[in-house]
Amino acid sequence: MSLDIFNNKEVQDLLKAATNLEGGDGNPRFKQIVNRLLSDLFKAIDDLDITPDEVWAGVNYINQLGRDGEAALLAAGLGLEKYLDIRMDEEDKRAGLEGGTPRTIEGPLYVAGAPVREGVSRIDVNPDADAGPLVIRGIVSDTTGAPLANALVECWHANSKGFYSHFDPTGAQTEFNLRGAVRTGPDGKYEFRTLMPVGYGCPPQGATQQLLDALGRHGNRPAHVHFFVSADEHRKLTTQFNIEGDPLIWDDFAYATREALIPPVVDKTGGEKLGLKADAYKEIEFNFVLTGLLQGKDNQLVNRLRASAQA
Ligand code: MBD
Ligand code: FE
Repeated sequence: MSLDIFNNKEVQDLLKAATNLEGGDGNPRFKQIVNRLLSDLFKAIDDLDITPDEVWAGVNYINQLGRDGEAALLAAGLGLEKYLDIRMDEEDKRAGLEGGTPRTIEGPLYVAGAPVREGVSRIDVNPDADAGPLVIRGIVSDTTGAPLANALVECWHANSKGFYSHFDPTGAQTEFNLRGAVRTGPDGKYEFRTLMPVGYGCPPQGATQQLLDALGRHGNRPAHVHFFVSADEHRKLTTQFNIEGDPLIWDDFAYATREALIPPVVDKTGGEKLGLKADAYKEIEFNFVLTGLLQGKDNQLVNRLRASAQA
């Protein structure tokens, strides 16, 4: 039973005071957003009779989430990052921007600074006995199909344990293992020689998994490979593909799977000639189509805190 006090003058005055809504100082946009979010929280407490115990459990949870460094992981798991994609998709639709490779979420595990190679990069640096060789290759083009020279394709993915270098709790990987960047030539081609990834799982003792447990959800992703693709006069694409056949493909805790992002995995031989660790290998051909700028601007560039390292 709600006490229905949200609209009382005392509460509304408190919200205005707490966010300095009527004062001249502070950042107007920031004040507007904090006022709205705080108001929605106050209203939810009133509507749902959220108890003091529940409020303090939530406050303490935020502290734990920060201690674990998992706020961006939780944002992916709660669909917040997917929601931003849904909004950008709708913006594109309304602007008539069509024909590009679909975007999907970046996730929290990119590391800036991978060495840039011309055309081809071998990115498996550390041995991984449980992972077979994988070649990922394709062409970067514009929406007319013309290859884009000088495009930069960045790639990052997990090892056979589902761990990413730089964030690997086992210490098994050096900086930039399974992370790379390739500059396309006039043919628009890129190629990564690497190892087959396995799906990621949230740290079992972390705050994200704790919340997912309470929701009755798992914290796993199907095997996938992330990409940033950029080229002059085009919008930077953030996307991933999934490894076909993974049982979690349509049960991703971060909601990143899209129909057009599940390329076929093809069995090949001749890996020894390519310098791969075995002659039999898997190949995934995946082409990227970049869309043009919108009124001269890349409206899908996202600024967020990202890790970086020196190769
Ligand atoms: C990942 O590898 C990832 O891609 C996302 C979105 C969240 C956690 C781990
Ligand atoms: Fe990932």
